[in-house]
Amino acid sequence: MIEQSLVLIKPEAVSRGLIGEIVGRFEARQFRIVAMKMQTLSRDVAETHYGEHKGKSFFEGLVTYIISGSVVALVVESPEVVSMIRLMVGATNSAVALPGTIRGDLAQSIAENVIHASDSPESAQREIKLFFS
Ligand code: 3AN
Repeated sequence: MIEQSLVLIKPEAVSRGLIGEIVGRFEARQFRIVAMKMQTLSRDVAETHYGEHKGKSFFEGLVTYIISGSVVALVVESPEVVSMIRLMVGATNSAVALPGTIRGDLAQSIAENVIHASDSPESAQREIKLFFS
């Protein structure tokens, strides 16, 4: 079934010049990029996006980090794209992300881990509305 996923290329990946590397991996996989926007998130949007982590020790740092610079939001479309992109992204903690995954190849920490990708088709639709409204 055709699905969409919301992807965020996080601030340190944008400042390290990794936009092309990351988008290129999706294009090489023949996913369709149907929207792409560079933006600096407001605190409100960041807190809504990471709402499930409110109350956790890393929440404040996470929000401060994600609004600290430009991010690139993408809508990527393909059959089964949500689970395929999650596999390409790799584990949250870059220390255990497998080589060959985006985080396993490019990320240096758990907090600054290069990329966000939707964890379900339902989250994707909610996140696409949040970042492209
Ligand atoms: P994922 O992005 O792999 O789906 P989530 O949804 O569990 O991971 O966490 C959202 C974001 O919160 C992560 N991408 C990471 O930036 C940050 N994060 C998660 N766990 C930690 C942690 N233990 N310490 C610092 N930051 C964390």
